[in-house]
Amino acid sequence: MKPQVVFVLGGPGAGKGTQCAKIVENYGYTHLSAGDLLREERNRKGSEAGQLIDHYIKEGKIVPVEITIGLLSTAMDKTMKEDENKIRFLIDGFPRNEDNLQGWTKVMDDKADVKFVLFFNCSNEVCINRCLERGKSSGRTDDNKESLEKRIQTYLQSTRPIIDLYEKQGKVRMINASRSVDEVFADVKLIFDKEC
Ligand code: UP5
Ligand code: MG
Repeated sequence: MKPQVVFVLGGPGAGKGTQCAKIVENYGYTHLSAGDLLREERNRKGSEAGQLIDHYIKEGKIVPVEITIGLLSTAMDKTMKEDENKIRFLIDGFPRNEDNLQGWTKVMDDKADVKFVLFFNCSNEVCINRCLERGKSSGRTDDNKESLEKRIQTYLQSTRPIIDLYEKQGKVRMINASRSVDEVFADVKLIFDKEC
């Protein structure tokens, strides 16, 4: 059986990571955050891509797909090697642009099934406020006003069109993510109870 993938998309701070953690608890998925994997690679001693990743993240730009897809596919393989029953994945924060989508299609299309796209829709204002609040303690190099403006621009210009593309294929499950964590998760549950 091929790995079953749910892409999780939405603006910066929309709550992708928060909701993924709750889905893992309730539905036995493995959560892979592309952003977390990139930050891990950036921090890894001797990483060839470390500096490049660091620069892209601060600038709110999207890292070339060869790097991201390598990290995602290695993490998926590792998970399934450790436990062959673990074939359900939440891929959080990917694909974010045309380059990401092409990379996925080229490398993963035959290897994994994309079941649907979970889209956390949130106003830019709420997104920015959540990240600025988190920035007081997160240590993330992109939780500041300058980086956030760029992250929002990248999201609107590059990621929204990818969500629209999946929407045309009837694959998007949209959730109003501006509400409380529990209210949002109640809607997430409705979707997962139906789909899985
Ligand atoms: N919070 C969450 N839900 C809340 C709610 N309902 N009500 C009130 N507060 C809520 O949440 C953000 C903050 O809000 C937290 O403090 C949380 O407690 C609170 P979180 O769940 O972390 O939101 P999330 O959507 O995961 O936000 P994140 O900042 O991770 O989103 P981004 O998409 O910006 O970040 P990501 O880590 O995915 O990517 C970072 C960068 O990596 C990108 O900008 C890009 O440069 C690079 N990247 C790539 O290049 N390629 C990729 O494929 C992926 C990333
Ligand atoms: Mg996140």
